[in-house]
Amino acid sequence: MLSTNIFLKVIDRSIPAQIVFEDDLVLAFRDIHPQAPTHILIIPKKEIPTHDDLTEADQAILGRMHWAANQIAKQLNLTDGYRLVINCKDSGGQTVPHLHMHLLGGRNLGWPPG
Ligand code: DGP
Repeated sequence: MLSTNIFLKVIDRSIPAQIVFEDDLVLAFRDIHPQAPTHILIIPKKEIPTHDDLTEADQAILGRMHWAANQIAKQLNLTDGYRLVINCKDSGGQTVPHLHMHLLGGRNLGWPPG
């Protein structure tokens, strides 16, 4: 179930996070409950609750999130590959109501996901 938007506190630095990438549109940091040896969350600085809430005007943000993932994967040497996941709303498994992309790597990931 969706909880409070803790990621706004990561953006404004009122709670600590291990930040690995930042630019004017996005921020990326290590997940507090890693599901793989490398588990990064890539979030927009703009407040967008879910993937369902994206508008046409947000396409540059989405593109930047993917570009950040590409750059972080290189930075963290995920040369064997990685997975990008966006959980959307309750049935998608989303718990934090701020759009975020998971970047998972460092082990062989199973399919299909649970
Ligand atoms: P999701 O289930 O897709 O909404 O993923 C939310 C992720 O956010 C989950 O893997 C745990 C992570 N998370 C929750 N709270 C915090 C926090 O305060 N700091 C960090 N770094 N990660 C958090």
